[in-house]
Amino acid sequence: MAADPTKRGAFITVEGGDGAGKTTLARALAACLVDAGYRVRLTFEPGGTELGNHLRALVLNPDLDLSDWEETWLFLAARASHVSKVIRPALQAGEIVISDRYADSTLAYQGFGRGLDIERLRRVNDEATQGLMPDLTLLLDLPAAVGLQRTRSRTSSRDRIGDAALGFHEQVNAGFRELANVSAGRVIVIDADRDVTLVRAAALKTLREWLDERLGDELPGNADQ
Ligand code: T5A
Repeated sequence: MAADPTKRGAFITVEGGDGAGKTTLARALAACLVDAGYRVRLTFEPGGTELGNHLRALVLNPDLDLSDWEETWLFLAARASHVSKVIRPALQAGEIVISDRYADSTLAYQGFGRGLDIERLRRVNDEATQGLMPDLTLLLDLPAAVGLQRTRSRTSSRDRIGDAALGFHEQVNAGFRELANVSAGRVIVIDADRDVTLVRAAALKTLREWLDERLGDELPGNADQ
């Protein structure tokens, strides 16, 4: 049964380490929701607005020397713009927003990866987002070496964070798992170390159950997708 597209919006994020399959999954979830009759806004960080895209180019530029806090403020400025110009307006219009990365990425990369103070990062995240947290976060869990191999085999272009050492990315992944533990009601961990069709099926099952429970809607059965 097609969903009523006028139903209130919801905010879903897809998180995980580099190359975990977030973009692939976010697109598949958006397509499934659109097929089910929802109005969907698929977006991403860093980026999603004109300012965010400029800041993305800056913060990922491997030739730019940034301190860890300078890096953090650039991600937060991009997020503030993303929330005020894209996410909040879409939610207010009743859309389902799917964001490929959001605030948890700052805690995992700048907190657990760079070693910045987590509680301070939570506070500045809160300022940048004006307290807007996702309703549901799907965390793709994949060994860092596998994710980096996926991204590095796809492109030879360098980026400041993707090029960091394996140990950094392993700390980031451990951080994401820790965040999932402390926010178990919001963050659902999905094993991403398997065929893309199985990852998608697991995520769709989670999303279907969540929609059923939270919004009183059901996606059409696609257990084999
Ligand atoms: N960052 C970001 C911070 O440090 N702090 C922050 O606050 C924020 C918001 C850019 C960088 O910024 C950092 C994190 C990043 O280092 P990004 O553009 O999201 O952020 O960077 P990546 O995570 O590197 O994005 P990628 O597009 O490279 O990775 P995805 O989206 O996780 O993976 P995806 O879907 O593009 O897939 C990668 C490859 O793997 C294949 C795909 O076809 C593709 O070729 N693939 C699979 N292969 C096998 N099995 C599967 N299950 C697969 N799923 C996908």
